[in-house]
Amino acid sequence: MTTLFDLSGRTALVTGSARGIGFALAEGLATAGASVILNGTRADTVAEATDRLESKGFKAQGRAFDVTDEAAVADAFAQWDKDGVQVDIVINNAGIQFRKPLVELELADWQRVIDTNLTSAFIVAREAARRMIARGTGGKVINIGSLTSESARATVGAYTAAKGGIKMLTRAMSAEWASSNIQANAIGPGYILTDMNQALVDNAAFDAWVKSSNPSQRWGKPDELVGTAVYLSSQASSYVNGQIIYVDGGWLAVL
Ligand code: GCO
Repeated sequence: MTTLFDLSGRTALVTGSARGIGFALAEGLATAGASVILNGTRADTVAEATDRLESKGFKAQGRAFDVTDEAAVADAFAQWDKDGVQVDIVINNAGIQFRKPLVELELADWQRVIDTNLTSAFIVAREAARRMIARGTGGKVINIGSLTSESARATVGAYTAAKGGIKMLTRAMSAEWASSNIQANAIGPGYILTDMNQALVDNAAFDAWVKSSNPSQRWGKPDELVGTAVYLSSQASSYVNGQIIYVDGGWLAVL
């Protein structure tokens, strides 16, 4: 059997992983052998999600912190240093959506969306990369983009700006970190069935639009992002840098 995709002995931090895409990715990486660190802002939901993985026999630990809070992120990494936990893989997944036309959007809401979806990836990956570089072990950074890394849609302007930023931040990370054997790449999920998108799923016109504009004619499931995440976390992608891989059922292909 190939060991190319084996993540045994690796530790992966997945931000925003108490549910949705983040939880599916954490479980997927654990299935490939990684020990995973779950994260979210709420200690109770992080603990529940950690229990769910541990009860399936996976190696998991949880830590609640706000990925937009520089000091809280630094504290988490400092604690892992003390505990001898080395983060080899970071998936910057934490994200929020806020739908409002740009002319009605308050600056505070713009800022909140940019901080959570873009700035957090910089804050978390910076802590991880500093340690990967110092250890000389290399590592993996996977940022979660979106179809809006590529194409805009009305009412999600701040999110679109943040996800476009994720694509270029991923390239910036590659420019600086590839020589330290850190591969930074991104995944651009298409329309996926998650809590964040429930309002869109429940909107009959939007649901019909998603199905008709996508050659797969359906929404994606969080599990369908796992293969790409394992690939980008593993030795199999050792010379892949700065890419964003769209897992969208073909949506962008026919745009
Ligand atoms: C939206 C959705 C987004 C998309 C996703 C597509 O409002 O457009 O909330 O979350 O589903 O980012 O890649």
